[in-house]
Amino acid sequence: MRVRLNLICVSVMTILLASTGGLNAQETNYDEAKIPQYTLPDPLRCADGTRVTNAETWTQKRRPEVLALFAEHVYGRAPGKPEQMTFMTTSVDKKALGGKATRKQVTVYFNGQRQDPNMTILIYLPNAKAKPVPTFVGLNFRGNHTIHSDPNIAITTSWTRDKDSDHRATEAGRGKSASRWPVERILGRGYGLATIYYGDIDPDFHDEFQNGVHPLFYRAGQSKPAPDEWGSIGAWAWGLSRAMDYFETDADIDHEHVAVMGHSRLGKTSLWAGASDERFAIVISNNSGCGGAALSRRAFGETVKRINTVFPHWFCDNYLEYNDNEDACPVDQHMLIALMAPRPVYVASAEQDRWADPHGEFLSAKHAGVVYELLGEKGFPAKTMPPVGEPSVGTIGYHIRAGKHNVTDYDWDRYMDFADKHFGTP
Ligand code: GTR
Repeated sequence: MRVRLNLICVSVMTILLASTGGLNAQETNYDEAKIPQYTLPDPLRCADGTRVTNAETWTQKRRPEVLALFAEHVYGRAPGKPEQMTFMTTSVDKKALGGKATRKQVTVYFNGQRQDPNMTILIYLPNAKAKPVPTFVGLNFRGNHTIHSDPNIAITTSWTRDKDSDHRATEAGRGKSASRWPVERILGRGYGLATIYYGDIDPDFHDEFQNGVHPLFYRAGQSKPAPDEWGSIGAWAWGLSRAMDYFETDADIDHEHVAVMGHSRLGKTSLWAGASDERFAIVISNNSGCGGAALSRRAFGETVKRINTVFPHWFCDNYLEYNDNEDACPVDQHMLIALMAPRPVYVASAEQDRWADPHGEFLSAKHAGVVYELLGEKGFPAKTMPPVGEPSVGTIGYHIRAGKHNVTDYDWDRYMDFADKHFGTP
C-alpha cells in the first residue's frame, strides 16, 4: 500500500514538473544544471543576415542597430537634451571636508522652470589636484545627504522610500549610506565624485509615470509612455546624461574622463547610460544582475518575468513580451556590454549575490569581447570565471568579490585601479 501511495505521489510530481518545464514558475533557479538550453544572439550578425567583419560596419551599421533594439525592446526610447534646461550652482565651498575638497551643489532645471522635477548634483573635487579632474558619477538611492556626514549637503525634497518619515528625506539619514561612497578615498586618489539622488529624476514606484520627468515630454493628449518609450531606468539614465551636459560646462571637471558607476538597479542604469551616451568614458556595473549585466537567457536567479512583475515601471512595456520568453528577444545583455566598445567597461559581481547571477554577469562581459577585438582592443583576458578576489582586467574588466550584494571599498579600489589604467593615474 505504501509503495502504491509513493508511486502516486511520484507521478503527481512528474505531471507537475512536466507542466512547468521542469521548474515551478514561482521557483527561482539557482542550479546551473537547470539552466535552459539557449543560443545567444550574435552581436556581429546584422538584422539583414550579413556579418560584421570590420570596425566601420560595426560603428556605422550594427552598433546603431543594437542600440535601437535595446531602446525599442528593453529600456525604451528617451528624449534628448532639453533646449530650455538650465543649471544653477546653489553652493560652492572651497574648504569642504576639512579643506581637502571643493564641494559644489548644482541644481538642474530640466525645462528651465524652477519647479519640480529638478535634480541636484553634489560634487566633491580634490583640492590637492590641478583642475580639471577625472570624475566618477553615480546615482544614489536615498538622497545626496546620505552619502557623507558633511552637514552642508542639501536634503532632497523629492519622494524617498523612507516610510517612517512619510516618504520625505530627513536629517536622520545624513551619512547613512557613507559606506557605499568612500568620498575621502576617492579624493585621495585624485578623482572627483559627483552624485545625484535618483528619485529627483523619477521616484521609484509605479504611478503610471505621472511624477518624475516623463510628463515633461508627453505629446498633446499623451498620458503615459508608449510601449517603446522610456521607463524609470531610461529616465534615470537620461538624468545621468543631463549631469554630463553640466560637466561639459564646468571647467573643474575633466568631462572627457568621466566614469559612470552604479549599483544594482542603478548599475542597470549606468550600463544603459553608457550605452546610450558615448560621452561616458568608462562604464561600471556593480552587481547589476537581471536587466543589467546578467544574461537574461540563463534565467538564473531573478528572471525577466519576475523583474517585470515586481518592478513594472523599470523597463519599457515592450519588454513584457519576453516574460518566460527570453529566447524571442533580439538582444541579450552581452550586447549591452558590447555597446560600450571600444570604451573600457567593468562588470563586478558578489559571491553571495546569486539573485544577480554572477556567472551570467561574467558571461556577458566575456561574450562582449568579440566586438572589442574587432575594434582592435584586448577584450576580456579571462576564458573562465575568475576566482573570488582575483580581477581579470583588459579593456573589459571583471571581478567577483566575497560577500553580499553591496558596494564596498574593495569594489571602489578596483574601479579606481581600472580608471588609473585607462585614464592614467591622476
Ligand atoms: C532587487 C531587484 C534587483 C536589484 C535590486 C536593487 O529587489 O530584484 O533587480 O535591482 O533590487 O536595485 O537593489
